[in-house]
Amino acid sequence: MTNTPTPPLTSRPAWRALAAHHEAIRDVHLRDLFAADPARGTRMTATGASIFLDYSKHRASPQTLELLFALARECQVEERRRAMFAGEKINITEGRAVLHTALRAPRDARIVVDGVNVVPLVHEVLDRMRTFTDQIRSGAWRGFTGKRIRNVVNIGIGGSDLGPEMAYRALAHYSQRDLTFRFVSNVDPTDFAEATRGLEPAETLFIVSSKTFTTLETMENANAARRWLLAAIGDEKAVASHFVAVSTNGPGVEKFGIDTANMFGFWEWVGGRYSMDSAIGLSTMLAIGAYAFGEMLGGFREMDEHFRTAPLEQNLPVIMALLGVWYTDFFGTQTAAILPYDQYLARFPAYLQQLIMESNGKSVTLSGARVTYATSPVIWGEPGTNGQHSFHQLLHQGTPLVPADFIGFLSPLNSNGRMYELLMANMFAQAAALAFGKTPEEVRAEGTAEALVPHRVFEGNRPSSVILAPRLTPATLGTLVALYEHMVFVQGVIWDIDSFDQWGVELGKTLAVSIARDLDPGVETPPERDSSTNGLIERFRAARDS
Ligand code: G6Q
Repeated sequence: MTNTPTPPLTSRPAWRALAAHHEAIRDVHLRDLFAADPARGTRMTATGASIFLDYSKHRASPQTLELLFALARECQVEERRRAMFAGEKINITEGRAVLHTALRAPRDARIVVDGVNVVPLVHEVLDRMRTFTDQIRSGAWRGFTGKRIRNVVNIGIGGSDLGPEMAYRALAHYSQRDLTFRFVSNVDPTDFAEATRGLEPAETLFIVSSKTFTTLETMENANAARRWLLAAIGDEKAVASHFVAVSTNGPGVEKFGIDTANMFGFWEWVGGRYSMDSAIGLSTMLAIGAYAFGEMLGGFREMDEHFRTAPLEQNLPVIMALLGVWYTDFFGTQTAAILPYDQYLARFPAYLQQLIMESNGKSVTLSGARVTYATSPVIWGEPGTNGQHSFHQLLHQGTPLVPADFIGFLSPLNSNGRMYELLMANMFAQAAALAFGKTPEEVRAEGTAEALVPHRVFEGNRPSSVILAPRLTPATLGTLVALYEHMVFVQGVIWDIDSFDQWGVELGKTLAVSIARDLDPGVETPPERDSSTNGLIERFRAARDS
Protein backbone atom coordinates (compact mmCIF):
# COMPACT_ATOMS: atom_id res chain seq x y z
CA MET A 1 0.00 0.00 0.00
CA THR A 2 1.23 3.50 -0.71
CA ASN A 3 0.29 6.63 1.13
CA THR A 4 -1.49 8.24 -1.80
CA PRO A 5 -3.60 11.07 -0.39
CA THR A 6 -7.22 10.01 -0.15
CA PRO A 7 -10.15 12.45 -0.17
CA PRO A 8 -10.47 14.00 3.28
CA LEU A 9 -12.82 11.91 5.38
CA THR A 10 -15.12 14.81 6.17
CA SER A 11 -15.76 15.52 2.50
CA ARG A 12 -16.86 11.98 1.67
CA PRO A 13 -20.54 11.78 0.64
CA ALA A 14 -21.42 9.28 3.38
CA TRP A 15 -19.73 11.42 6.03
CA ARG A 16 -21.69 14.49 4.95
CA ALA A 17 -24.88 12.47 4.87
CA LEU A 18 -24.14 11.16 8.36
CA ALA A 19 -23.61 14.71 9.63
CA ALA A 20 -27.01 15.76 8.26
CA HIS A 21 -28.63 12.59 9.53
CA HIS A 22 -27.17 13.16 12.98
CA GLU A 23 -29.03 16.47 13.21
CA ALA A 24 -32.26 14.56 12.67
CA ILE A 25 -31.64 11.62 14.98
CA ARG A 26 -29.50 12.96 17.81
CA ASP A 27 -32.44 13.62 20.15
CA VAL A 28 -34.47 10.54 19.27
CA HIS A 29 -34.82 8.36 22.35
CA LEU A 30 -34.10 4.64 22.41
CA ARG A 31 -37.50 4.23 24.06
CA ASP A 32 -39.09 5.56 20.86
CA LEU A 33 -36.85 3.55 18.56
CA PHE A 34 -37.86 0.38 20.40
CA ALA A 35 -41.53 1.36 20.47
CA ALA A 36 -41.51 2.02 16.72
CA ASP A 37 -39.94 -1.32 15.91
CA PRO A 38 -40.87 -4.21 18.19
CA ALA A 39 -38.43 -6.52 16.39
CA ARG A 40 -35.49 -4.17 16.96
CA GLY A 41 -34.06 -6.23 19.83
CA THR A 42 -33.77 -9.31 17.65
CA ARG A 43 -33.13 -7.62 14.32
CA MET A 44 -30.16 -5.56 15.42
CA THR A 45 -28.05 -8.52 16.41
CA ALA A 46 -25.30 -10.43 14.67
CA THR A 47 -23.36 -13.61 15.30
CA GLY A 48 -19.85 -14.50 14.25
CA ALA A 49 -17.32 -17.05 15.50
CA SER A 50 -19.74 -18.04 18.29
CA ILE A 51 -19.93 -14.46 19.58
CA PHE A 52 -23.38 -12.90 19.73
CA LEU A 53 -23.64 -9.12 19.47
CA ASP A 54 -26.77 -7.22 20.44
CA TYR A 55 -26.38 -3.68 19.12
CA SER A 56 -30.02 -2.73 19.32
CA LYS A 57 -29.43 -0.35 22.23
CA HIS A 58 -27.50 2.06 20.05
CA ARG A 59 -28.77 5.44 18.94
CA ALA A 60 -28.96 4.31 15.37
CA SER A 61 -31.79 3.74 12.92
CA PRO A 62 -31.67 1.54 9.83
CA GLN A 63 -30.71 4.68 7.91
CA THR A 64 -27.82 5.37 10.29
CA LEU A 65 -26.47 1.91 9.68
CA GLU A 66 -26.91 2.18 5.94
CA LEU A 67 -24.88 5.39 5.93
CA LEU A 68 -22.21 3.93 8.19
CA PHE A 69 -21.78 0.91 5.92
CA ALA A 70 -21.64 3.28 2.94
CA LEU A 71 -18.88 5.17 4.74
CA ALA A 72 -16.98 1.92 5.29
CA ARG A 73 -17.22 1.18 1.57
CA GLU A 74 -16.18 4.69 0.57
CA CYS A 75 -13.16 4.34 2.85
CA GLN A 76 -12.32 1.03 1.16
CA VAL A 77 -12.48 -1.07 4.29
CA GLU A 78 -12.79 -4.24 2.21
CA GLU A 79 -9.80 -3.41 0.04
CA ARG A 80 -7.68 -2.49 3.05
CA ARG A 81 -8.76 -5.66 4.85
CA ARG A 82 -7.59 -7.70 1.87
CA ALA A 83 -4.28 -5.82 1.90
CA MET A 84 -3.74 -6.54 5.59
CA PHE A 85 -4.43 -10.27 5.28
CA ALA A 86 -2.23 -10.44 2.18
CA GLY A 87 0.77 -9.07 4.05
CA GLU A 88 1.01 -5.75 2.22
CA LYS A 89 3.00 -3.11 4.08
CA ILE A 90 0.06 -1.20 5.48
CA ASN A 91 2.08 0.10 8.44
CA ILE A 92 3.45 2.82 6.24
CA THR A 93 5.39 4.89 8.76
CA GLU A 94 7.49 1.86 9.67
CA GLY A 95 7.33 0.22 6.23
CA ARG A 96 6.01 -3.03 7.69
CA ALA A 97 3.39 -5.63 6.98
CA VAL A 98 0.77 -6.13 9.70
CA LEU A 99 0.35 -9.84 10.05
CA HIS A 100 -0.83 -10.84 13.50
CA THR A 101 -3.35 -12.94 11.57
CA ALA A 102 -0.44 -15.09 10.32
CA LEU A 103 0.27 -16.05 13.94
CA ARG A 104 -2.83 -18.22 13.90
CA ALA A 105 -2.81 -19.31 10.28
CA PRO A 106 -3.09 -23.05 9.73
CA ARG A 107 0.09 -24.95 8.90
CA ASP A 108 -0.81 -25.29 5.24
CA ALA A 109 -1.58 -21.59 4.67
CA ARG A 110 0.75 -19.43 2.61
CA ILE A 111 1.36 -15.78 3.45
CA VAL A 112 4.29 -14.17 1.71
CA VAL A 113 6.25 -11.20 3.04
CA ASP A 114 9.27 -10.00 1.05
CA GLY A 115 9.25 -13.26 -0.91
CA VAL A 116 9.15 -15.49 2.18
CA ASN A 117 6.20 -17.65 3.22
CA VAL A 118 5.98 -16.78 6.92
CA VAL A 119 3.58 -19.55 7.96
CA PRO A 120 6.25 -22.28 8.35
CA LEU A 121 8.27 -19.84 10.49
CA VAL A 122 5.29 -19.31 12.77
CA HIS A 123 4.75 -23.05 13.16
CA GLU A 124 8.40 -23.76 13.76
CA VAL A 125 8.33 -21.39 16.77
CA LEU A 126 5.03 -22.83 17.97
CA ASP A 127 6.52 -26.32 17.82
CA ARG A 128 9.53 -25.23 19.87
CA MET A 129 7.25 -23.52 22.39
CA ARG A 130 5.28 -26.77 22.69
CA THR A 131 8.37 -28.84 23.35
CA PHE A 132 9.58 -26.38 25.95
CA THR A 133 6.15 -26.19 27.57
CA ASP A 134 5.95 -29.95 27.88
CA GLN A 135 9.41 -30.02 29.45
CA ILE A 136 8.49 -27.43 32.08
CA ARG A 137 5.05 -28.81 32.86
CA SER A 138 6.26 -32.40 33.10
CA GLY A 139 9.25 -31.47 35.25
CA ALA A 140 11.75 -32.71 32.66
CA TRP A 141 13.34 -29.26 32.55
CA ARG A 142 15.24 -28.75 35.78
CA GLY A 143 16.71 -25.68 37.41
CA PHE A 144 20.48 -25.42 37.87
CA THR A 145 20.45 -27.25 41.19
CA GLY A 146 18.26 -30.03 39.82
CA LYS A 147 14.97 -28.80 41.25
CA ARG A 148 11.77 -28.66 39.25
CA ILE A 149 10.55 -25.28 37.96
CA ARG A 150 7.57 -24.19 40.03
CA ASN A 151 7.50 -20.45 39.36
CA VAL A 152 7.43 -18.58 36.07
CA VAL A 153 8.08 -14.84 36.02
CA ASN A 154 7.42 -12.98 32.79
CA ILE A 155 9.49 -9.82 32.48
CA GLY A 156 8.20 -7.42 29.83
CA ILE A 157 6.27 -4.19 29.47
CA GLY A 158 3.48 -2.81 27.28
CA GLY A 159 2.66 -5.31 24.57
CA SER A 160 5.10 -7.77 26.11
CA ASP A 161 3.24 -7.71 29.43
CA LEU A 162 -0.40 -6.68 29.13
CA GLY A 163 -1.39 -9.54 26.82
CA PRO A 164 0.40 -12.27 28.79
CA GLU A 165 -0.93 -11.05 32.13
CA MET A 166 -4.47 -10.53 30.84
CA ALA A 167 -4.47 -13.99 29.22
CA TYR A 168 -3.05 -15.68 32.31
CA ARG A 169 -5.78 -14.20 34.47
CA ALA A 170 -8.49 -14.82 31.88
CA LEU A 171 -7.54 -18.48 31.55
CA ALA A 172 -6.57 -19.16 35.16
CA HIS A 173 -9.36 -21.74 35.29
CA TYR A 174 -7.42 -23.82 32.75
CA SER A 175 -3.97 -23.28 34.24
CA GLN A 176 -1.71 -25.82 35.86
CA ARG A 177 -2.25 -24.76 39.44
CA ASP A 178 1.01 -26.08 40.87
CA LEU A 179 2.90 -23.56 38.75
CA THR A 180 2.98 -20.00 40.07
CA PHE A 181 2.93 -17.17 37.52
CA ARG A 182 4.04 -13.60 38.18
CA PHE A 183 4.44 -10.62 35.85
CA VAL A 184 6.97 -7.82 36.22
CA SER A 185 6.79 -4.74 34.03
CA ASN A 186 7.52 -1.52 35.88
CA VAL A 187 11.01 -0.08 36.36
CA ASP A 188 9.75 0.77 39.86
CA PRO A 189 11.86 -1.68 41.91
CA THR A 190 8.76 -2.45 43.96
CA ASP A 191 7.33 -4.42 41.06
CA PHE A 192 10.27 -6.82 40.93
CA ALA A 193 10.51 -7.03 44.73
CA GLU A 194 6.86 -7.97 45.13
CA ALA A 195 6.75 -10.32 42.11
CA THR A 196 9.65 -12.37 43.42
CA ARG A 197 8.69 -12.23 47.09
CA GLY A 198 8.45 -15.71 48.53
CA LEU A 199 9.76 -17.44 45.39
CA GLU A 200 12.57 -19.97 45.60
CA PRO A 201 15.25 -18.91 43.05
CA ALA A 202 16.28 -22.51 42.35
CA GLU A 203 12.68 -23.22 41.23
CA THR A 204 12.12 -20.05 39.24
CA LEU A 205 12.17 -19.49 35.49
CA PHE A 206 12.34 -15.99 34.03
CA ILE A 207 10.94 -15.28 30.58
CA VAL A 208 12.46 -12.06 29.31
CA SER A 209 9.90 -10.88 26.78
CA SER A 210 10.98 -8.00 24.61
CA LYS A 211 10.59 -7.60 20.88
CA THR A 212 13.56 -5.22 20.73
CA PHE A 213 15.48 -6.47 23.76
CA THR A 214 16.49 -2.88 24.40
CA THR A 215 13.52 -1.59 26.41
CA LEU A 216 14.86 0.13 29.50
CA GLU A 217 12.34 -1.24 32.01
CA THR A 218 12.66 -4.81 30.78
CA MET A 219 16.45 -4.76 30.65
CA GLU A 220 16.63 -3.32 34.18
CA ASN A 221 14.24 -5.97 35.47
CA ALA A 222 16.10 -8.72 33.62
CA ASN A 223 19.35 -7.58 35.23
CA ALA A 224 17.64 -7.44 38.61
CA ALA A 225 16.43 -11.00 38.02
CA ARG A 226 19.93 -12.17 37.19
CA ARG A 227 21.30 -10.55 40.37
CA TRP A 228 18.49 -12.13 42.40
CA LEU A 229 19.19 -15.57 40.98
CA LEU A 230 22.95 -15.36 41.32
CA ALA A 231 22.73 -14.02 44.86
CA ALA A 232 21.06 -17.30 45.76
CA ILE A 233 22.84 -19.74 43.46
CA GLY A 234 26.20 -18.03 42.98
CA ASP A 235 27.13 -19.56 39.63
CA GLU A 236 26.86 -17.67 36.31
CA LYS A 237 26.10 -20.94 34.55
CA ALA A 238 22.72 -21.02 36.33
CA VAL A 239 21.44 -18.33 33.93
CA ALA A 240 21.10 -20.93 31.17
CA SER A 241 18.59 -23.04 33.11
CA HIS A 242 16.61 -20.15 34.63
CA PHE A 243 16.27 -17.68 31.76
CA VAL A 244 14.62 -17.91 28.38
CA ALA A 245 13.92 -15.04 26.01
CA VAL A 246 11.17 -14.05 23.65
CA SER A 247 12.49 -11.54 21.17
CA THR A 248 13.27 -10.58 17.59
CA ASN A 249 16.79 -9.51 18.62
CA GLY A 250 19.09 -12.57 18.69
CA PRO A 251 22.35 -10.64 19.25
CA GLY A 252 20.77 -8.71 22.16
CA VAL A 253 19.60 -11.94 23.77
CA GLU A 254 23.03 -13.49 23.39
CA LYS A 255 24.73 -10.43 24.84
CA PHE A 256 22.54 -10.71 27.93
CA GLY A 257 23.82 -14.26 28.39
CA ILE A 258 20.77 -16.24 27.35
CA ASP A 259 21.55 -19.13 25.04
CA THR A 260 19.77 -18.42 21.74
CA ALA A 261 18.72 -22.07 21.78
CA ASN A 262 16.38 -20.88 24.54
CA MET A 263 15.09 -17.94 22.57
CA PHE A 264 11.66 -17.94 20.96
CA GLY A 265 11.42 -15.56 18.05
CA PHE A 266 8.83 -13.47 16.36
CA TRP A 267 8.95 -10.90 13.59
CA GLU A 268 8.80 -7.22 12.87
CA TRP A 269 5.36 -7.65 11.33
CA VAL A 270 3.90 -8.47 14.76
CA GLY A 271 3.17 -5.28 16.69
CA GLY A 272 3.73 -5.47 20.45
CA ARG A 273 0.06 -4.96 21.27
CA TYR A 274 -0.88 -7.61 18.69
CA SER A 275 1.56 -10.20 20.00
CA MET A 276 -0.15 -12.17 22.78
CA ASP A 277 -0.65 -15.12 20.44
CA SER A 278 2.98 -15.10 19.27
CA ALA A 279 5.91 -16.39 21.35
CA ILE A 280 5.09 -13.46 23.67
CA GLY A 281 2.35 -15.84 24.81
CA LEU A 282 4.91 -18.36 26.10
CA SER A 283 3.78 -17.79 29.70
CA THR A 284 0.19 -18.40 28.55
CA MET A 285 1.20 -21.68 26.94
CA LEU A 286 3.11 -22.72 30.06
CA ALA A 287 0.05 -21.96 32.17
CA ILE A 288 -2.65 -23.65 30.10
CA GLY A 289 -0.61 -26.15 28.09
CA ALA A 290 0.10 -26.46 24.40
CA TYR A 291 -3.25 -27.99 23.50
CA ALA A 292 -5.32 -25.22 25.07
CA PHE A 293 -3.02 -22.62 23.52
CA GLY A 294 -3.80 -24.21 20.16
CA GLU A 295 -7.50 -23.89 20.98
CA MET A 296 -6.95 -20.21 21.70
CA LEU A 297 -5.29 -19.77 18.31
CA GLY A 298 -8.28 -21.56 16.79
CA GLY A 299 -10.57 -18.95 18.36
CA PHE A 300 -8.51 -16.12 16.92
CA ARG A 301 -8.62 -17.84 13.54
CA GLU A 302 -12.38 -18.23 13.65
CA MET A 303 -12.83 -14.50 14.20
CA ASP A 304 -10.25 -13.74 11.48
CA GLU A 305 -12.32 -15.80 9.07
CA HIS A 306 -15.53 -14.12 10.14
CA PHE A 307 -13.97 -10.68 9.71
CA ARG A 308 -12.40 -11.60 6.37
CA THR A 309 -15.49 -13.14 4.81
CA ALA A 310 -18.72 -11.88 6.41
CA PRO A 311 -20.56 -9.12 4.54
CA LEU A 312 -20.01 -5.76 6.24
CA GLU A 313 -23.63 -5.67 7.41
CA GLN A 314 -23.14 -8.88 9.42
CA ASN A 315 -19.54 -8.38 10.35
CA LEU A 316 -19.07 -7.97 14.09
CA PRO A 317 -15.81 -6.01 14.12
CA VAL A 318 -17.16 -3.76 11.35
CA ILE A 319 -20.44 -3.06 13.13
CA MET A 320 -18.69 -2.28 16.40
CA ALA A 321 -16.12 -0.09 14.67
CA LEU A 322 -18.72 1.93 12.80
CA LEU A 323 -20.83 2.52 15.89
CA GLY A 324 -17.68 3.71 17.65
CA VAL A 325 -17.04 6.19 14.82
CA TRP A 326 -20.68 7.31 15.00
CA TYR A 327 -20.36 8.28 18.67
CA THR A 328 -16.83 9.66 18.55
CA ASP A 329 -17.27 11.82 15.49
CA PHE A 330 -20.93 12.75 15.47
CA PHE A 331 -22.05 12.66 19.11
CA GLY A 332 -18.62 13.89 20.25
CA THR A 333 -18.15 11.21 22.91
CA GLN A 334 -14.61 11.16 24.23
CA THR A 335 -14.51 7.92 26.20
CA ALA A 336 -15.87 4.40 25.94
CA ALA A 337 -16.27 1.84 28.72
CA ILE A 338 -15.45 -1.87 28.57
CA LEU A 339 -17.39 -3.76 31.20
CA PRO A 340 -16.73 -7.49 31.35
CA TYR A 341 -19.13 -9.30 33.66
CA ASP A 342 -16.54 -11.91 34.45
CA GLN A 343 -13.90 -11.69 37.14
CA TYR A 344 -11.44 -13.66 35.01
CA LEU A 345 -11.47 -10.75 32.56
CA ALA A 346 -10.31 -8.26 35.19
CA ARG A 347 -7.36 -7.14 33.06
CA PHE A 348 -9.24 -7.14 29.77
CA PRO A 349 -10.07 -3.40 29.93
CA ALA A 350 -6.40 -2.59 30.58
CA TYR A 351 -5.38 -4.80 27.69
CA LEU A 352 -7.88 -3.08 25.39
CA GLN A 353 -6.72 0.32 26.58
CA GLN A 354 -3.39 -0.36 24.96
CA LEU A 355 -4.78 -2.14 21.92
CA ILE A 356 -7.24 0.61 21.09
CA MET A 357 -5.55 3.78 22.34
CA GLU A 358 -2.02 2.97 21.21
CA SER A 359 -3.33 1.95 17.81
CA ASN A 360 -5.75 4.76 17.11
CA GLY A 361 -4.56 7.56 19.39
CA LYS A 362 -3.22 9.39 16.34
CA SER A 363 -3.82 12.83 14.88
CA VAL A 364 -2.14 12.65 11.48
CA THR A 365 -3.51 10.90 8.40
CA LEU A 366 -1.57 8.39 6.33
CA SER A 367 -0.52 11.18 4.01
CA GLY A 368 0.73 13.29 6.92
CA ALA A 369 -2.10 15.82 7.19
CA ARG A 370 -3.52 16.82 10.55
CA VAL A 371 -6.90 15.14 11.08
CA THR A 372 -9.91 17.42 11.31
CA TYR A 373 -12.05 14.94 13.27
CA ALA A 374 -11.73 12.98 16.48
CA THR A 375 -9.99 9.59 16.54
CA SER A 376 -9.68 7.07 19.40
CA PRO A 377 -11.74 7.63 22.53
CA VAL A 378 -10.23 7.09 25.96
CA ILE A 379 -10.92 3.49 26.93
CA TRP A 380 -11.55 2.50 30.51
CA GLY A 381 -13.46 -0.07 32.51
CA GLU A 382 -13.66 -2.61 35.29
CA PRO A 383 -15.46 -5.88 35.72
CA GLY A 384 -19.10 -5.83 36.70
CA THR A 385 -20.76 -5.89 39.09
CA ASN A 386 -18.03 -4.00 40.96
CA GLY A 387 -18.27 -0.94 38.70
CA GLN A 388 -21.98 -0.66 39.48
CA HIS A 389 -21.04 0.36 43.00
CA SER A 390 -18.75 3.11 41.82
CA PHE A 391 -18.57 4.76 38.40
CA HIS A 392 -21.83 3.48 36.93
CA GLN A 393 -23.38 6.50 38.66
CA LEU A 394 -21.79 8.68 35.98
CA LEU A 395 -22.84 6.30 33.22
CA HIS A 396 -26.46 6.61 34.34
CA GLN A 397 -26.75 10.21 35.47
CA GLY A 398 -23.54 12.07 34.63
CA THR A 399 -23.20 14.70 31.92
CA PRO A 400 -20.90 12.81 29.50
CA LEU A 401 -22.31 10.26 27.11
CA VAL A 402 -20.25 7.06 27.44
CA PRO A 403 -20.93 4.16 25.07
CA ALA A 404 -20.30 0.88 26.86
CA ASP A 405 -19.50 -2.71 25.88
CA PHE A 406 -20.99 -5.28 28.23
CA ILE A 407 -19.26 -8.64 27.86
CA GLY A 408 -20.71 -11.78 29.41
CA PHE A 409 -20.80 -15.56 29.11
CA LEU A 410 -23.83 -17.79 28.89
CA SER A 411 -22.48 -20.47 31.17
CA PRO A 412 -20.19 -20.06 34.16
CA LEU A 413 -16.86 -21.60 35.03
CA ASN A 414 -17.70 -21.45 38.73
CA SER A 415 -21.19 -21.83 40.09
CA ASN A 416 -22.36 -21.18 43.57
CA GLY A 417 -26.06 -21.02 44.41
CA ARG A 418 -27.69 -18.40 42.20
CA MET A 419 -24.66 -16.11 42.10
CA TYR A 420 -24.00 -16.50 38.40
CA GLU A 421 -27.61 -15.81 37.50
CA LEU A 422 -27.38 -12.67 39.60
CA LEU A 423 -24.23 -11.60 37.82
CA MET A 424 -25.86 -11.92 34.42
CA ALA A 425 -29.12 -10.38 35.61
CA ASN A 426 -27.14 -7.35 36.68
CA MET A 427 -25.49 -7.08 33.29
CA PHE A 428 -28.77 -7.26 31.39
CA ALA A 429 -30.37 -4.81 33.84
CA GLN A 430 -27.60 -2.26 33.50
CA ALA A 431 -27.77 -2.27 29.72
CA ALA A 432 -31.55 -1.85 29.83
CA ALA A 433 -31.46 0.88 32.49
CA LEU A 434 -28.87 2.85 30.54
CA ALA A 435 -30.99 2.64 27.40
CA PHE A 436 -34.47 3.21 28.75
CA GLY A 437 -33.90 5.08 32.00
CA LYS A 438 -36.74 6.03 34.27
CA THR A 439 -39.12 8.89 33.49
CA PRO A 440 -40.37 11.48 36.03
CA GLU A 441 -43.81 9.85 35.82
CA GLU A 442 -42.36 6.46 36.71
CA VAL A 443 -40.44 8.00 39.60
CA ARG A 444 -43.56 9.77 40.91
CA ALA A 445 -45.57 6.57 40.58
CA GLU A 446 -43.13 4.99 43.06
CA GLY A 447 -44.31 7.53 45.63
CA THR A 448 -41.16 9.68 45.49
CA ALA A 449 -41.43 13.12 47.12
CA GLU A 450 -41.62 15.82 44.44
CA ALA A 451 -38.37 17.49 45.57
CA LEU A 452 -36.49 14.25 44.98
CA VAL A 453 -38.00 13.45 41.60
CA PRO A 454 -35.30 15.19 39.50
CA HIS A 455 -32.60 13.35 41.43
CA ARG A 456 -34.18 9.99 40.82
CA VAL A 457 -34.91 10.39 37.14
CA PHE A 458 -32.71 8.49 34.71
CA GLU A 459 -32.89 10.08 31.32
CA GLY A 460 -31.69 6.91 29.59
CA ASN A 461 -30.73 6.98 25.91
CA ARG A 462 -27.24 5.86 26.88
CA PRO A 463 -25.93 3.38 24.36
CA SER A 464 -24.33 0.02 24.86
CA SER A 465 -23.47 -3.21 23.09
CA VAL A 466 -24.03 -6.56 24.72
CA ILE A 467 -21.49 -9.17 23.70
CA LEU A 468 -22.28 -12.75 24.69
CA ALA A 469 -20.13 -15.83 24.26
CA PRO A 470 -21.05 -19.38 25.27
CA ARG A 471 -18.38 -19.79 27.95
CA LEU A 472 -14.97 -18.34 28.75
CA THR A 473 -12.59 -20.83 27.14
CA PRO A 474 -9.17 -20.37 25.53
CA ALA A 475 -10.94 -20.32 22.14
CA THR A 476 -13.44 -17.71 23.28
CA LEU A 477 -10.67 -15.50 24.58
CA GLY A 478 -9.02 -15.72 21.16
CA THR A 479 -12.23 -14.72 19.38
CA LEU A 480 -12.81 -11.80 21.74
CA VAL A 481 -9.29 -10.44 21.33
CA ALA A 482 -9.47 -10.80 17.54
CA LEU A 483 -12.87 -9.08 17.57
CA TYR A 484 -11.31 -5.98 19.08
CA GLU A 485 -8.14 -6.22 16.99
CA HIS A 486 -10.23 -6.06 13.84
CA MET A 487 -12.52 -3.38 15.23
CA VAL A 488 -9.44 -1.22 15.79
CA PHE A 489 -8.28 -1.93 12.24
CA VAL A 490 -11.58 -0.84 10.71
CA GLN A 491 -11.65 2.37 12.74
CA GLY A 492 -8.09 3.13 11.70
CA VAL A 493 -9.07 2.69 8.05
CA ILE A 494 -12.04 5.05 8.43
CA TRP A 495 -9.93 7.63 10.26
CA ASP A 496 -7.18 7.22 7.64
CA ILE A 497 -4.46 6.80 10.27
CA ASP A 498 -1.64 4.32 10.82
CA SER A 499 -3.00 2.05 13.56
CA PHE A 500 0.22 0.09 13.73
CA ASP A 501 2.91 2.56 14.65
CA GLN A 502 3.50 4.09 18.11
CA TRP A 503 5.79 7.09 17.89
CA GLY A 504 4.37 8.44 21.14
CA VAL A 505 5.62 5.33 22.95
CA GLU A 506 9.00 5.51 21.21
CA LEU A 507 9.41 9.03 22.61
CA GLY A 508 9.00 7.73 26.16
CA LYS A 509 11.68 5.14 25.49
CA THR A 510 14.32 7.84 24.86
CA LEU A 511 13.22 10.79 27.02
CA ALA A 512 14.14 9.49 30.44
CA VAL A 513 17.57 8.24 29.45
CA SER A 514 19.29 11.62 29.53
CA ILE A 515 17.57 12.75 32.76
CA ALA A 516 18.61 9.45 34.34
CA ARG A 517 22.24 10.61 33.95
CA ASP A 518 21.43 13.67 36.06
CA LEU A 519 20.12 11.43 38.82
CA ASP A 520 23.13 9.14 38.93
CA PRO A 521 24.77 9.13 42.38
CA GLY A 522 27.78 11.46 42.45
CA VAL A 523 26.61 13.66 39.57
CA GLU A 524 26.46 17.16 41.03
CA THR A 525 26.68 19.39 37.95
CA PRO A 526 23.66 21.71 37.86
CA PRO A 527 21.07 20.34 35.44
CA GLU A 528 20.58 22.49 32.37
CA ARG A 529 16.95 21.98 31.51
CA ASP A 530 13.79 23.97 31.99
CA SER A 531 13.38 25.54 35.44
CA SER A 532 10.68 23.09 36.47
CA THR A 533 12.67 19.96 35.58
CA ASN A 534 15.82 21.46 37.13
CA GLY A 535 13.92 22.06 40.37
CA LEU A 536 12.60 18.50 40.48
CA ILE A 537 16.06 17.05 39.83
CA GLU A 538 17.60 19.22 42.58
CA ARG A 539 14.85 18.20 45.02
CA PHE A 540 15.42 14.50 44.28
CA ARG A 541 19.19 14.87 44.72
CA ALA A 542 18.77 16.74 48.01
CA ALA A 543 16.45 14.08 49.43
CA ARG A 544 18.81 11.31 48.37
CA ASP A 545 21.86 13.04 49.81
CA SER A 546 20.19 13.67 53.15
C1 G6Q B 1 3.22 -2.09 21.55
C2 G6Q B 1 4.20 -1.07 21.88
C3 G6Q B 1 4.82 -1.20 23.25
C4 G6Q B 1 5.86 -2.30 23.35
C5 G6Q B 1 6.65 -2.13 24.64
C6 G6Q B 1 7.67 -3.21 24.84
O1 G6Q B 1 2.61 -2.17 20.53
O2 G6Q B 1 5.14 -0.95 20.89
O3 G6Q B 1 3.88 -1.36 24.26
O4 G6Q B 1 5.25 -3.55 23.32
O5 G6Q B 1 7.25 -0.86 24.63
O6 G6Q B 1 8.57 -3.26 23.79
P1 G6Q B 1 9.56 -4.46 23.67
O7 G6Q B 1 8.78 -5.70 23.50
O8 G6Q B 1 10.43 -4.15 22.50
O9 G6Q B 1 10.35 -4.50 24.96
